[in-house]
Amino acid sequence: MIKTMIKTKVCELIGIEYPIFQGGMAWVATGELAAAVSESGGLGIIGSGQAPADWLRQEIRKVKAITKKPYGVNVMLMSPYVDEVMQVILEERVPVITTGAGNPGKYVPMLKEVGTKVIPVVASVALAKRLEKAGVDALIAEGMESGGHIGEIGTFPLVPQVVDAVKIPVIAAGGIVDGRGLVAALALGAEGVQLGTRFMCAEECTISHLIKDKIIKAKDRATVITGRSTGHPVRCLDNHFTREIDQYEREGMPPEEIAQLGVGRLRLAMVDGDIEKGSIMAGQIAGAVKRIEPAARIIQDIMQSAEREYERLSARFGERRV
Ligand code: TUI
Repeated sequence: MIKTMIKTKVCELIGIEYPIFQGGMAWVATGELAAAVSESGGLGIIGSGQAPADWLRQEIRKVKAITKKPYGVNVMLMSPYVDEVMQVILEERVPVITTGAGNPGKYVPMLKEVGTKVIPVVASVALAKRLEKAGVDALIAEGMESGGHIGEIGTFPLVPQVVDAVKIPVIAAGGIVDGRGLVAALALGAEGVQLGTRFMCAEECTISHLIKDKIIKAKDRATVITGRSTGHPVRCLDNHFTREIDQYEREGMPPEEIAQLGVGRLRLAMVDGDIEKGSIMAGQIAGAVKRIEPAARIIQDIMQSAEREYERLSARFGERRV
């Protein structure tokens, strides 16, 4: 374990050592990955995506068997199984949930009743304010640098605007890969960070090695946004699938048909390793992910490099008198 001075309100709120969340990515963030991250002092989060409730219960049990530390579940609010998934979360007394792709307001009272902390992902100030009123514990402000379903605002403009609009802690997400990103997020007023893409390349992440290789080979301009016409834009690594969708959109294919083309593609990429026909959701920071390594080392590296960057900044600017 490393000694760190970077402890935040989020560490206290949920009882974790380091203010680092692992994004709850569908078909990627299984119990194995979440347990490894939590056991290493961050917050591991199971991505329930559109999986049925039974699958989630099994992944929660895996986490509980590996670690006694806090963990989370991400609920994708567009899932057809969202009500059953919430029921499992209540029954299993999950310590933290994050939500994506919608407004979780109506679920807040029942989750609070059993002591589950609720930390929704927001991509706008308006939803952030509404959810603070609904009683959520913290917020994840996710910029459009992220992989998967995204909003329209970048992390740098979004985070300080959300921080200024609410009193609850804010976690920054989108485009963060190392200690520089953590220090920058703290400078913007965030109390922690969430990383997805880098954790896809954790050893404990069960996705196909072909996807991990593709992320490691990715450069700065490797991602594209597809599906704008459907109202649900998605950032993925550029491949045959994204170029096909692009062409159909340009030809004016109806949005429902475009959306239909995406069904099953995330699983095809992550589980089956089809790097051309699958949808490889990943963030713009993919170009900075360099190696496959254990989750514990990712967390150590982020914390150590954050301390180093903070020292460097203090040495440069800390002594100055005005
Ligand atoms: O949810 C994510 N990332 C995701 S979900 C996903 S599965 C999916 N695939 C295709 C289409 C839609 C979903 C893949 N990646 N991140 C969190 C996130 N939430 N990003 C943006 C939002 C968001 C957007 C609009 C949250 C709320 C919102 O408005 C809801 C409202 O009612 O105002």
